[in-house]
Amino acid sequence: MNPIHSLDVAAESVVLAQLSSGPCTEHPLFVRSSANPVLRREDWPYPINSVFNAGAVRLADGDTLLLCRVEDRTGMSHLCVARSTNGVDGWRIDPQPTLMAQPKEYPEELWGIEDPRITWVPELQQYAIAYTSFARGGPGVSLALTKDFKSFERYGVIMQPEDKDAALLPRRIGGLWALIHRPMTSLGAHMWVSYSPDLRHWGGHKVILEARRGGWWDANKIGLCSPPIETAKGWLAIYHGVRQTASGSIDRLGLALFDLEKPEVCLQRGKSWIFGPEAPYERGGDVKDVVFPCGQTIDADGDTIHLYYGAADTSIAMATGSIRQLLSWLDSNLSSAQRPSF
Ligand code: BMA
Repeated sequence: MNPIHSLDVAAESVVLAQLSSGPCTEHPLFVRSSANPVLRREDWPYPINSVFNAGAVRLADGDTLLLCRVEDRTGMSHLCVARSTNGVDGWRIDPQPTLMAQPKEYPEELWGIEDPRITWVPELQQYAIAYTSFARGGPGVSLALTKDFKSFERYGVIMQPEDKDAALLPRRIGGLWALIHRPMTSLGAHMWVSYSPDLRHWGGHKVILEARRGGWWDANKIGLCSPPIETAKGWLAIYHGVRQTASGSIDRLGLALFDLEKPEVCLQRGKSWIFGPEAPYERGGDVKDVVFPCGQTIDADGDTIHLYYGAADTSIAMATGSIRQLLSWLDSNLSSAQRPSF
């Protein structure tokens, strides 16, 4: 038996013991808002099917802005802004779609645009939005910049299909911009980082986190959720793992930490998931058993994190946690399998 595997087996029994004593349910790392779901289709000023998977930022005036994926009644998605003073209720929703697919100019958007991740980029004094553009070739990654969420500068496709689950890191690393994304390759559905001098030309592609295999909660398919958070210990990433079961799949969330100056180096990976579909609005909907965060806001204390997630591809929910606690949970729930466990 290889040493990595035997370490995992030993650690696994500890995790099982912890799980049976219930730390995930008794002391959850993320606590759901009692107002959940915070945004539903009934809230929308125009007819839609569903609203989910929103990018999130805290604006300079303190408002929370969500750039929501809205699926209309053709089945295709566009993006729409909702603003709130407290990030929970009193949402002011743009009366019309904020960012629509433009398939004439951008054929890669033929079947809509989805799942935005927003990064404030101090050097550019703009927000960078990495989103999924969907067309005949499958999902790809597109990029747009904005100052105000009213006008947008589109960069078009920056990662060709099949690719999704992308977010830009907020600063250059070694002089280059860095994008985390999830291409589908013959190697599988793993997370990668790529680098660019100008946000248009990308290279230096490297796998940063592999989906595990077999019985793992994150077997076969993983992807970045909200944009990674810069902490003193590294880039803290919340990622989703998709577990196939006899009655469909379950999307859950896990944690990984990457080197600040070399994000392709995974420093820590959590062993178990930290958040999964449990509430009725997560368990049932257009796609059952899905929690899918594309954004978060962080309070002025630098610690309190509000995670905004699509619930069952139907509504938007919010849960609150502490970055310090996420990091200390990682310390004590480490997988020895930062490297692939197969
Ligand atoms: C992923 C993406 C998300 C979606 C999730 C669950 O692959 O397509 O947009 O929320 O599946 O259906």
